[in-house]
Parts: sequence; structure tokens; C-alpha cells
Amino acid sequence: MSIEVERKFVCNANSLKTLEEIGVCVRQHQFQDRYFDTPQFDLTLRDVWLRQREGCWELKCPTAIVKGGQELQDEPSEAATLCTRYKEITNVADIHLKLKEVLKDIGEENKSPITAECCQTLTDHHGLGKAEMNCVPEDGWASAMNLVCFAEFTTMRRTFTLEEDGVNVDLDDADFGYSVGEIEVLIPEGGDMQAALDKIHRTAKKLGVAGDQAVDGKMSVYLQRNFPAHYARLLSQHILPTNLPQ
Ligand code: V4E
Repeated sequence: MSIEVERKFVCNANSLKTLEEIGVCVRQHQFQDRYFDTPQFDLTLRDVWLRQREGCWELKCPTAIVKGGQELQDEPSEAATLCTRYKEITNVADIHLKLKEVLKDIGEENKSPITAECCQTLTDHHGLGKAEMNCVPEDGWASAMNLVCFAEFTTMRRTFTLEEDGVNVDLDDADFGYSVGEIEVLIPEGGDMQAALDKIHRTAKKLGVAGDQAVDGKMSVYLQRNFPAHYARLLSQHILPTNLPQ
């Protein structure tokens, strides 16, 4: 299992020029993402993001630290407001375990109500009515866990590796009309987080990435456009960052 430390940025002509000077484009490819959640958005409301990328399951969940036997979220720091840190799980058995852990406490009484916009989108995606939504046929285990696909889009990605050890930069163009750059460092669990944050900070400086506001990722923009009420809820619960105009 690894931790992905990442800073998103808006790539302008100058940062692209610098990127091409200090980095090498090692890959250009297209992939499809399908994101899953319960109809009540129980996963994303807990900052847990389940997707199939080109058919392979991936789960991203927040990193946590253990203090005195109690699991706590990391303290928010200045770096944390610009960089995200998520644990990435790609082994399906581990994904199942994590999902069971996250969903186990969600009894009927804790479930968020199914929102009208969620109903509408599931109807659009699957041609199903509200009563049938819980049995949308996906992968067997996903539908057994009441998980349905709520977002689907394709991304064209260019990946650059940089002279700075272990730093990758991705330039993404999503098919719903949004482009974003990401400076990314992968570390093993328990690896040197500060070193990763420093590398990202140095790379951002080299690329002339300005501003102290977090930049929206593709998923944030997708939710903003397609699930505005859920997006507002994620903002109000500080699961997604609020971006003031720069
Ligand atoms: C929304 C979200 C997650 C889902 C994945 O989002 P994103 O990083 O935009 O996807 P992508 O395609 O770049 O994934 P990669 O190829 O790098 O693995 S994971 C975490 N979030 C929440 C989140 C957040 N809290 N803050 C910001 C700036 N972005 C996303």
C-alpha cells in the first residue's frame, strides 16, 4: 500500500514550457474512470473514493495516525491545505475489507437520505426507478454492498518525470471539459511525508505555480456540475476544499 501526496495546479503556457525543459514526457494515454458509492453517498461523505480505472478497482482513503491506540486524522497543516495525502489500495481483498469497515457502522438510522439529484442521475445512468436503484447490476460484490456507479468520464493524460527524484507531473484533460495538472510523489506507508511535501513545494516553485488556494481536481468539478447539492455538502463538511477566486 502506498500514500499518494499530490498538489493540483493550473498549467499555463509558462509552466508547460518549464515542465518540458526540466522533465521528460514518458507517457501519453487515455483512461476511463467509473466512481462508485451508495445511493446515499456514504463513502464520499467519509472521504473514501472508490473507482474502476480501465476496469481495475482502486480505493483512495485518508491517511490516519495512531495516537495512544486511538486513530486520528492528521492535523491540518499549511502543506495539507495545498497537498492532498491519500492511501491508495489496489488489492481487491484489501478494498473489500476497508469498505466493510467504513460501511459497517452505517445502520438504517445513520444513512443519509437518498437525494433527488442522486435519484435523477441513477435513473439517467441506468434507466431505473428509485425502487430498483439498490440492485443496479455492477460487479457482484459492489452491488451486494449497495454500491452504484455515479460518475463516469475519460481522461487524456500526459505524464512527465522530473530530475527531482520520485516526482511525477500529470497533465490531465477530462472529456467533460476540465484540465488540471498534478505534482505527485508516492511514498510507502510510514515513509517520509515531509520529504515528499518538500519535493512538491520545490517543483511547484520551479514551475512557477502561484497562489495559496487549492485547485479543484477533476472529481470536484464533476460533482460541482452534476451533483451540486452533494458537492455543497462535501464543502460544508470540509471533505473538499473551498476555492476562493484567485
Ligand atoms: C475527489 C477525491 C479523490 C478522487 C480522485 O480525485 P483526483 O485526485 O482528482 O483524481 P485523479 O484522476 O487525479 O487520480 P490519480 O490519477 O492522481 O490517482 S481522492 C481525494 N479526493 C478529495 C480531494 C480533496 N480533498 N482535495 C483536492 C484538491 N482534490 C481531491
